[in-house]
Parts: sequence; C-alpha cells; structure tokens
Amino acid sequence: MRTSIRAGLAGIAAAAAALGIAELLAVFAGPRSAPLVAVGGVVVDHVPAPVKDFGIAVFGVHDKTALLTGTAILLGLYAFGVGVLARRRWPPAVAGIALFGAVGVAAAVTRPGAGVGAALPPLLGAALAVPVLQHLLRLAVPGWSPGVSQGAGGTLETQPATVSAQRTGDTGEAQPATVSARRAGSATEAQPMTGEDRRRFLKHLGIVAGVAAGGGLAGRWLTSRGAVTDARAAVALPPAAGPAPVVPAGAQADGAVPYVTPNRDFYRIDTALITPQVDPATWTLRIHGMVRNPITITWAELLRRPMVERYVTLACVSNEVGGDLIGNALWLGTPIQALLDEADPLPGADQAVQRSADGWTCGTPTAALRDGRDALLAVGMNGEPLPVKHGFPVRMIVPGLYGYVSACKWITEIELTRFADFDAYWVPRGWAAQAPIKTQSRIDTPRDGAAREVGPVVVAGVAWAQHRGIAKVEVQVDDGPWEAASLAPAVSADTWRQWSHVWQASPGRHVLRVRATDLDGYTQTSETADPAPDGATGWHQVTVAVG
Ligand SMILES: Nc1nc2c(c(=O)[nH]1)N[C@H]1C(S)=C(S)[C@@H](COP(=O)(O)O)O[C@H]1N2
Ligand SMILES: [Mo]
Repeated sequence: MRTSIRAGLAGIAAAAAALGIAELLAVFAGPRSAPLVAVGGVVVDHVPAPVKDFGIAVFGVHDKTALLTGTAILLGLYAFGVGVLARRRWPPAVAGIALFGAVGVAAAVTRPGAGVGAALPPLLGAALAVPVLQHLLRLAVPGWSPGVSQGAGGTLETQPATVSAQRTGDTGEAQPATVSARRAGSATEAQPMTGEDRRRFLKHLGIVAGVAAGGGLAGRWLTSRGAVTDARAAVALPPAAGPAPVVPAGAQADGAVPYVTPNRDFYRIDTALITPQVDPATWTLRIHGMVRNPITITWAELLRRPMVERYVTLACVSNEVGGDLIGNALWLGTPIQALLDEADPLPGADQAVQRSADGWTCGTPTAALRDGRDALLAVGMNGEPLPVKHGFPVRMIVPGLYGYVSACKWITEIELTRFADFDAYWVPRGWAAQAPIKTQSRIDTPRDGAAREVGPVVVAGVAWAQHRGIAKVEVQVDDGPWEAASLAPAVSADTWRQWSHVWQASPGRHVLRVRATDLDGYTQTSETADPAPDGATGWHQVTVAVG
C-alpha cells in the first residue's frame, strides 16, 4: 500500500472518530447537533428550489438518505485529502481539521432552537481528530512527526521555520535540531516499512474505526431511547363524535392504487433529517399573534375537544405529473375553526402561520381554516395515533391546499399574522405563498412501457381536485378523440376519485393520456409546468406495446 494511501486512510479514520464521538455527545447536546445531521440540515435549508425539485424527482422519498450519503462521501474525500496533506505538512492539515470543526459548529448552533451547547459535539469531535490523526500517521509513515514533513519523493523536508533557521545560520550549516531531524529521516529512509509495521498500522486503523462506529451506534441507540415510540404506543385515541364517513362500494377501481393509502405506504416529505420526537405529555399548542384571546392548550385538553373523522387526500406540491407524492387517509382530529373562533383573530390577520417543533413553518390563509371546510388539528391517521414520521402527536390537515402551505407536522404553534408580514419556510426558497392543489389525474394501469394483448384493456387510475371535486375524467388513445372514463364514487370532494376505462387495443405502440375536469368546470391544461413555484401541470401519459 502506498504511503499516501495509508496517510489518507488515517485521515478518514480520524474523521470517523470525530463523527463517532460527536454522535455520542449529541445524545446530551441534542440529536440535531451531530455534525452530519447539522450540516445536512443546513444544506436542506439552503438548496434552491430547482435542486430540491431535482432531489425529490431523482430520489423521491429517499432524498434524505441520498443527502446524508452524499455528505458522508464528500467528507470522506476531504478527510482523505487532509491525511495526505498532513503527511507532508502538519500545520495546514490541522487548519483543515479546524475548518471541518468550524463548519460543524456553525451548522449546529444555527439550527432552529439550538443552544450554545450544540457547539460541543462538533468542537470536541474535531479536537479529538487531531491526536488520532497524529497517532495513526506515526504508524502509517515511518519517521513521521508533526514537526518533520515528508516530500513527495519520500525524502524528508524541513518546515519553513527550520529552513529559515538554516538560512540565518552563520556558517550556512543546519541547526542541531534540523540535523537530528535529518538524521531521523535518513534512518527511516534506510528502513522501509516492515510487515510488522504495516500490521500494526492496520490494527490501530481498525481499532479507531471500530471505536468510531461503536460510539456512533451507541449514540444513535441512546438517542432513539429518548424517542416517543412508547409514548405513542400508550396513546388511547378518543372516539369521533359521529360515525366515520362510509367509503362507498365501488370507490375502488380495479388497477388503481388503494382508495385509502395504508400508513406504511403513505408518502413522506419534510425537511427533518432527524424525525422530531415530541412527547404528548409536554406538548402544547399556542395560538397567538393577531388574536384577541391567545390560547395555549395541552394534549389532554386537545383530546377532550370534539373529534371528527374525515377522509382527506393530501398532495405534495413537488409531485410531478404522474408522480406518487399523494395519498388518501382517514384523519381523526378536532376542527381548527372552533379553536380559532375562540382565539378570535383580528381583522387583517389573513395568514395562520403554523410552526413545528423543529422550527419549520407554513402559512395557511386564515379564511381556509374558517370557511367551513374540514380543516383539522389531526391526532389519528387510519385508526392509529399519527405515525411519528407523519407528525405525532399533532398535525394540521386542510383539504384543498398543498402540504407545504397547510399540513404542518409536529405542530406546536399557530401565529396569526399577515401574508405581507411573514414568509413561511418555502416562500423565500422560491415557492408560492398561496398554493391550492391543482386539478390532476394519473394513469395507474397500464404502467408506462407495459405490454398488453390485442383486445379489451383496462385503463385505470386516480383524479383529484380536493375541495372542488372531480366532474369528469377522459382518456385519449394516440391522437384519437377524448373518451369519458367511468368515475368511481368517492367519500367527498376532499378525496381523490378513481376512474377506469376499457380500451379496445389494436396491435402496435400506443400512447394513452388522461385529463380531468373539476366541478368548477376547469379542464386540466395540456401545458406542462414544473412543480415550482405552485404545482406541476400537464397530462399524464403512458406508452403501451400491444401485440
Ligand atoms: N414540520 C413539518 N411539517 C411538514 C413539512 C415539513 O417539512 N416539516 N412538509 C410539508 C409537506 S411539503 C408535505 S407535502 C406534507 C407531507 O406530509 P406527509 O409526510 O405526512 O405525507 O407535510 C408538510 N408538513
Ligand atoms: Mo410537499
């Protein structure tokens, strides 16, 4: 193994040790102060809309894993470079480690709600990396010591300070310190690494990597013990005041996704790299700002309020035409309208800003929360307490509005204000402040690129125009006429509607398209638009080979 590779590996191991110890310290300083998560969080908060779009388009609901993996790979390359550099020149390598620590500290302390304590994990992690790297380099590079650097050819060079000492020497002879360094160097030149040296290096490398991984895993495990899994399991949801709406027979079209999306299949989109762990025992919701009567309510008080159950289809603004960032669930919750009436918003408070436990915000038109629609402070999803990833213990659900302007998970605050006075999280990042869900439709079967036999072929899917309702779905084959599909019944205008159509398929390749018309009389435009700033448009189409 080449010396520079060993030095690079020493760099990676030192960085791993830094991250491992930081992960362990983050158990006390808060899970979001762990450097990877903190830096990843800053990246999430600062990516421009097109990049976020790209991330969601390419990685979908796995965008977080992709981000953390990417961050880890970049950090690995950086650490390798620091190791290689340290072999030749130590002070700039220390500066490189300091920079790594500084980035971690800057990220950790600027996360919403972080205190100065959040600086400790990245700071101590970086501080530990210095002696670890020193130790491993001594083993990786015979003759190496922080004051003596090695040149590219394996020959020893002196530090600049030593060079100047040489120059100022009266006789031009090297100072004794330099001489001894040179001697040590030439001695090691003569003695290349033995097999035993190599084994010793690899052993120490392995120990550092093992301790780093152990620290990291222990940290993660201890953090997860602080999780709310048990608190969630202990929740007994109150019954709804009235019976749940009945899903009409025939709501499900053959070949379309399930009318009710099971929780485990429900898409998940949020900016939280660490899922917020909010204990209902200490949870409160504060309604304040431009209101006559500020209100703070506890979990127990919330559960005593009248509860209703409603099917509502939630959609993400980042959903591409034909995409699957949409799901339909039965939500149990208390109507927010009554609570807002008690808080009594002042005239002009046209925006209700919801804030989550991790600092994320969204802004909903106050009118949409008070116009009689089923806007809920939800505690249940498909008969269970909200899954932690979907906002446990409490989230907002507002029919007809994209999630980023209405569906705050882990909600702890509602501040009444004006759209003119406050921009919620995604608005300065290039997304619209107001975002009703656009009328859309999707073909679920056949899949794009599927093969079918000649004869009758079932085409089926979903269409949605939440809170307006779907009036008509039409299917077009190639450039033929638009034909009406048969519409399945739905619980209400707040959910998607399934549709199906039997197509007499002839041999060859065919393009199938779908478009929906809502009950306002609006038919989906063929014009394509990107998700940003306020939702994609265009017709979904699939190509099918028949023969
Ligand atoms: N706290 C918080 N709530 C949030 C978000 C977020 O990033 N943080 N994302 C919103 C977006 S963009 C959408 S589409 C919905 C998705 O809800 P789900 O993950 O339960 O499907 O949550 C909304 N609520
Ligand atoms: Mo979203």
